Amino acid sequence: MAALSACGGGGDAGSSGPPPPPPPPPGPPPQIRSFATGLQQPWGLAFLPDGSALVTEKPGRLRRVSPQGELSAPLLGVPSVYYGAGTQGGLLDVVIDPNFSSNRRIYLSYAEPDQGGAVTGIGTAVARAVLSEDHTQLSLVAVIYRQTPRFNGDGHFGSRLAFRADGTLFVTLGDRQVQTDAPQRTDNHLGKVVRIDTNGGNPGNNFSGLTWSLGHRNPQGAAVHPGTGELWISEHGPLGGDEINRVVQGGNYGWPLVSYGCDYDQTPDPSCRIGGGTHAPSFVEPVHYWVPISCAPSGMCFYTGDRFPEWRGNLFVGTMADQRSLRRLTLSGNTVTAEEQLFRSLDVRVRDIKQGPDGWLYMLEETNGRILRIER
Ligand SMILES: [Ca+2]
Repeated sequence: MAALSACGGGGDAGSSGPPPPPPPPPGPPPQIRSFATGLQQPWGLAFLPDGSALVTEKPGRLRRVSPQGELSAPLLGVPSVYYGAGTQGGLLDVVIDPNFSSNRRIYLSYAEPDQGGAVTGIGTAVARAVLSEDHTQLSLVAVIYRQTPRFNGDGHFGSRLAFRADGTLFVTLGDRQVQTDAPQRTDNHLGKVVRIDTNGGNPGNNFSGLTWSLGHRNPQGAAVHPGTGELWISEHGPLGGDEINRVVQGGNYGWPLVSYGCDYDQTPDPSCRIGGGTHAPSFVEPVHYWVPISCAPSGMCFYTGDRFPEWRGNLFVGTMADQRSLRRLTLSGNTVTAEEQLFRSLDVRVRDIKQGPDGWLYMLEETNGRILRIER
């Protein structure tokens, strides 16, 4: 687990404890450097133990980024994905196995096209594969999880992946814009977080079957808290009401019965909040939410490095709308106490944020197809 930072999707529950109080800023202010260019709609980023990284491109390509920022040719063996102009589908997240150094396994989430037979329609899927020693291809590719039900539709695939400290894998799943109460029921996987083992099986200690939590709308960010080992996610609301949630076993997060957002045909205002807005007592209250305008939160990570001691323990969240930028949330326990917008002047859609093994932060921005490194 040592190679995985909290921002790399791995957990390290119990060993690090609460972060120490931040010392004064030690040096020059953070700045942005263009680290890699030439990507098309990058979506997910995962560092490998050798300091290189894997990056997904939504149209269906997986590339390796060298520690110097050079992009490889697309890797061979990536599963076919459902993708088209304007769709939210495509090749989405990537994580590496906690035991990658010995098994070289990686996991991809994606919108899987109609497979015919018993696997008709489009749906979020997770594939496991082995990365070749020369980083050029995948082998032993196996689909280990498929969201059900599947149907044609371009939206709300969710699809972030995050390993828990026990070696099980969280998969965030959107509601596929179903417009029914399906996210509230356990007979389907729409609007859920599921928790699976690395074969796609039930590891036990879930809420119901593979379901860990319910009542989600479209969670496109996920990170395991380095101190508590709990899963945190970001979630797109309707018109306003985007959320950060601390996802506990069996938690019901309210969608579509309750939201701080409003329906799309309304003028955002507290009076039109779905179900009145307040989640409690029936549902789990979000840790943080954005009103009246959605910021479209994406990938996120908890910072645990040494390069920015003043940021240690902070939660970073990319955003793709409304003053799109990188958001830095200061926490006290499980409570957000402050929010700062970073690099607002860049005006780019930030799709993912990860801490590198060198302690710098790496940001995927899809407006210009770059990986930006936050350094000082
Ligand atoms: Ca909610």
